[in-house]
Amino acid sequence: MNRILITSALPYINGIKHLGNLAGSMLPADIYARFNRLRGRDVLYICATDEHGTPAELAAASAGQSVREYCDEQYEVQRTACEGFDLSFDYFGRSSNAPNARLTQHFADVLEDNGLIEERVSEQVYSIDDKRFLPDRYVEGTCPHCGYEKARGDQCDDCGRVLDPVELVEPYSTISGSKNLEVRETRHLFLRQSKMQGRVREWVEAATGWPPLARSIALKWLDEGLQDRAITRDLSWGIPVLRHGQPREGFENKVFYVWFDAPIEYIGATQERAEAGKGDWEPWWRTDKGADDVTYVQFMGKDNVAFHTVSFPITMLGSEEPWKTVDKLKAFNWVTWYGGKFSTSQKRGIFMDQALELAPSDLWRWQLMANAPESADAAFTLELFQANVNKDLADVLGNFVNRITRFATAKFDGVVPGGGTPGALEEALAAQLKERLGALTGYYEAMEFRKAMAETRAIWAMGNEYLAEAAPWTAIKTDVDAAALSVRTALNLVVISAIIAQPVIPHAAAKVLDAMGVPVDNRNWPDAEDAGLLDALPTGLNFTPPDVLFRKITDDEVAEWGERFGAES
Ligand code: B3M
Ligand code: ZN
Repeated sequence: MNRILITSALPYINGIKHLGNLAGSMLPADIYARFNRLRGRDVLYICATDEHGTPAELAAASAGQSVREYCDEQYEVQRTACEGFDLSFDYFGRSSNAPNARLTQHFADVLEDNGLIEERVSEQVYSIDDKRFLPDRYVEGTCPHCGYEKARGDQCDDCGRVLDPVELVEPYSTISGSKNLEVRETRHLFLRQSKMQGRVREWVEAATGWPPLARSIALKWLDEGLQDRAITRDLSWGIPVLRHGQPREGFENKVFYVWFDAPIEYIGATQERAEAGKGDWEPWWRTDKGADDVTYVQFMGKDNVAFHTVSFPITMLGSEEPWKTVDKLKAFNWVTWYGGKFSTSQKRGIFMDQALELAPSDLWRWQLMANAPESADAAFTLELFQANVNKDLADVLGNFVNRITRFATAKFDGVVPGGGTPGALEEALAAQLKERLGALTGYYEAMEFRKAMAETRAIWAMGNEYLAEAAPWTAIKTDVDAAALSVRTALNLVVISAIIAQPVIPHAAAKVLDAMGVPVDNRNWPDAEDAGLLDALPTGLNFTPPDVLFRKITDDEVAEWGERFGAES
């Protein structure tokens, strides 16, 4: 596993994402990328904005902007928020850029050459008042499966089913509200997914690296039987439908469906990066050009799994070209806002840009990953945020670092002291550390984020426990060597605590490592088997206590934010 390609689901361009979106795709992908970089692996983490489809058109219309203008602006907004959260993309592209259009048209061509795409007459909802077809989210109505009254044409947000607009009961136009609709015939390109059923099942069954959530969703879809699906839409914003580079007759006013082109943008963004002179794309994506030894890992929310385990693989496998397909797929459940939905319109929940105005990114990152929605949905509440940040970060890690570095500065002049011989206490500490580090590394490799965070916290806690037992403040009165030994041991533990904190709280970790004078080259992920864990810092090294690492979240803040963001108490 020396080259790792990581992608996280592409955030839609229509508006800034909330904390739940972040927790279920980009944040864990970032943490996994950072972990792997620290392990010395060659990592490429790719993300992009997903800019096509009806959500973009609708949002632009309501903002009174052209879609292009709207997307340009929102791309910057999202990029800035991602930077604020320290998401360490190697490239953050845009699905509306040229490489994606070229690739999408290419895939459509080869799929058609291979008999997997055909033109069919299909029935679409047409609005007589709006004088246009209403694809996807341009129409809403009652879900035929669960009865939810505000189901969108493409998907029901309540039961999660993928829908066809013509299935909606009592449909209405989201442009005008008109119910004066009829079903009309129009031509579309269909991807013949049914022909790929066997091939995809074989591929899914061979995929051993998928955690259970992803695998079960994929198999459920296969069991239900793959349906052929339209991959074009009656829209103007999107990738033009061409055939071998020429306009396709009858498709002049149509574009590819957003879910057809969006995953292709993973490759497209890697090409954008290549065009920006940041490295070749083929060694990551073409198995005939070196990508056969890449491990490809995808991160996403559970609603995106079907598109990544069935639709996108059909595009890649059906091309009969040597594309790199996903090896491991990590899917997440939802983070809820006090058990309910985040909602911009109802002012419920905290969105990425707002979060950064309230508290530093490290605090959110910690909270969201320590409570990652892995085996079930996880409720975000401000009360829990406060409790965890104050306890885990401020009391456990912050307090440990603060206490020992200040004591060592006062009693040993800010120098890592020599003297003393490790005894039973230190041996037990080393053994425990070795075991915990092994476990932590294992959890990260398995992408079990909650467990990785719990283990991280447990290693931080070892520092306070060790200090309580070794009690250098007492020892120093009678035995300076014994005190020196405990101080040195604890300072080493500070460094290890910061090194393992790097993936999740990069700012605080860097602050500690800078203060401790640890060179950047020495910040790599520690090897649990390496016996030297507790003598990493050279005796005589100068350090300075870092400033307060974490401020506590106050009750007043919880109350005020609760009011502002619609918390339920
Ligand atoms: N844009 C859907 C979403 O935000 C989406 C993912 C695309 S991944 C290729 O849920
Ligand atoms: Zn439904």
